[in-house]
Amino acid sequence: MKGYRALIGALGASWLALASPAFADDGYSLWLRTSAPATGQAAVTRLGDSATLRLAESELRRALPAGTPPVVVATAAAPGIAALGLPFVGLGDEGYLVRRVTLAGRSVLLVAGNGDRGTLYGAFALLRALGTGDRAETVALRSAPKVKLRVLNHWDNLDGTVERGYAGQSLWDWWTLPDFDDPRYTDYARANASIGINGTVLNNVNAKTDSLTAPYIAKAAKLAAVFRPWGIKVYLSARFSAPIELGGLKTADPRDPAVAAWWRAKSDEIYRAIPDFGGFLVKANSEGQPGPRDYGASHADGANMLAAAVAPHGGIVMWRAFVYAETDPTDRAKQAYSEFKPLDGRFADNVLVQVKNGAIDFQPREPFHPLFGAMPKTPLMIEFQITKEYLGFATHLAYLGPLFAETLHAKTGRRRDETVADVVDGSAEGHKLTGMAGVANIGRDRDWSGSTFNQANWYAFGRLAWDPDLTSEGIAREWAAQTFGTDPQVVATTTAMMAGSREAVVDYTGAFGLAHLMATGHHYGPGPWVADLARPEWNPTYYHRADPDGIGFERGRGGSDAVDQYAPSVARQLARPETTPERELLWFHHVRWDRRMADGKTLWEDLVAHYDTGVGYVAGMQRQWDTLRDKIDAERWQKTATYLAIQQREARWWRDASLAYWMSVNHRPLPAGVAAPEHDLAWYKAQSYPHAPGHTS
Ligand code: BDP
Repeated sequence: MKGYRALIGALGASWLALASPAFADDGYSLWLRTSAPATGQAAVTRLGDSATLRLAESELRRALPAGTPPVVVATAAAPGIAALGLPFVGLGDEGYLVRRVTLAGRSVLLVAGNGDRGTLYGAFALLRALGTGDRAETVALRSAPKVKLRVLNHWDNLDGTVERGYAGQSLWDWWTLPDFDDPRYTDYARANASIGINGTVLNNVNAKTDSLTAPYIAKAAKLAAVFRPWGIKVYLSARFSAPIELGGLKTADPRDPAVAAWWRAKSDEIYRAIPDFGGFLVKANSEGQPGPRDYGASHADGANMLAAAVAPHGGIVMWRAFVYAETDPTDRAKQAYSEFKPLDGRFADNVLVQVKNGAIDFQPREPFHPLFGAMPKTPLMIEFQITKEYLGFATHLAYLGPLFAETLHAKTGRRRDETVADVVDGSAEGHKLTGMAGVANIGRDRDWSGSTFNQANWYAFGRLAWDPDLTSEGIAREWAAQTFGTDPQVVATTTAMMAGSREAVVDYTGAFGLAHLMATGHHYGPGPWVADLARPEWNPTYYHRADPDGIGFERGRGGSDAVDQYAPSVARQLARPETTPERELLWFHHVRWDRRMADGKTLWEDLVAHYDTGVGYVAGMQRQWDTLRDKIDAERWQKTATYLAIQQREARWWRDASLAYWMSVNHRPLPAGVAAPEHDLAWYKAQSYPHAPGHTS
């Protein structure tokens, strides 16, 4: 025994932590780790019965700390609840309240919604409140989602790969479905329900028609059955040419009655298997996908035809506005607006147009998409990318809360103080059908998202979809406390790391609104020099337009005039470099390298400084994380530390490769005291990663 103690002593506390299973943590429990060992003691009574109410009850039983006052789980209609006169009005089907009330002479903590889904959300909200430091004796909550459809988009392929997925294979094992019910499907639904996500699109927007065949409908039906009690509906991405490929028709023209009939029959078939099927997501006439434009019909014609097929069943269509064409020589950033804005008012009631947060493609920073506010008669669903295709895959720590919030809280300039969030949550125009979509970062890795901190992006998406007005800082604090515990040092340090982490990616990949500078195909690492791809707008050189005199894409009135797609007040501001916010300067303007910036330095000097700031931020995160070594379980601590080291190396790579390239264009020296790139440009150009994860085929 003595020898054993000595051995432990010699190996140190971190070894002990690793060796002790109670302490090891592979991240599987996500933010749902409130269940301390001494649980299962709280008294929970359920009034009424449904699968969802039973889940609310069991979640509370499993995680409420001992000593919590007696809890009652109910819906507003349950006996005794209506008489309490509580403010259920305005909570809708999914809202909840948590209140201390006296029921049958007993003081209890009531968790209740108008419907059982509301009650389930209330149960999770109570656990969240307690997990972030609230006291059960005083907790009082009341909330309803501001956005109706809070949906994950899985870009999962039927062969198990995930397009732009960096957390392993797809969760859906299509091969063993519908027979095998992987317990992970339930855990997935539970995690989503805990943050209010109520829909999931199972398959890639670059869809295969197989998803619409009977065997795959049966597989999807199995998942739908698992998800249903958790309040989650399934949706499918639909390939527009399915009537030809599956139905043997000669055309997929949406105006052809036979095509419409085929989709109606297909929808009926799906609804027979999945009575609460959510509907279709469609990527049409975009990056080679088929669509109504192939037949000279409009996006509205296509969307409305599908909408008519699902309408009798209460389904909806999410029609993506992510369109651009190599045959269109105009600025890519303008094309979606040009195509969709004239269609405002022409979409059926059960269609949402799904618009990416920015006008290009999920870059580390993009100004908000000009369609927000510009289509008042059409519900616009915002689409964010949770998976970090352009922000360092799973290895880089980049908290996306600030990116999501920056877009949502941007002012459209259409009406006084109107924000993108007001457009998305329907309050701007009184739309009832509203939605937010997030491209999932979930895979079969034990920690679901490829890294602990990536889980925060899934979490932040769900929380902002529930309430787009939440702050990213508040969400980070909630997440950190639930993920790592409420130790103030841990919460303060992790949230401080997260706070500037996305800005750091902006800085080390290219500041001031530079975008689309990544390498080809897999999008891993820098490739600002790439100029040889088939479509002009696939090339980084198309976006940065660097030449010996200056850099940036001129979208002002002397250029592509993309600025005039914004409301007049915003357009006026963006039209001139002098009034354009510096962080978006090169997105909107081509300016001279020696342009004077607000801080008195030249653009070139400032750009270089931003690269160094970004790299320095990562080094800072490494130091901050080091201070938590004894406060975080060894497994999650070590993986994060290792990933930060990878990020440090790769941030440096982005910086060095980019500087080497810019210098080859502008022939300017680096400012005094700035480190030269480690290698020459040829070395950076020669790097190749054909097997990077998430590649498209
Ligand atoms: C791009 C991705 C591509 C997607 C596309 C989309 O690189 O894999 O198919 O977005 O959103 O960013 O359709």
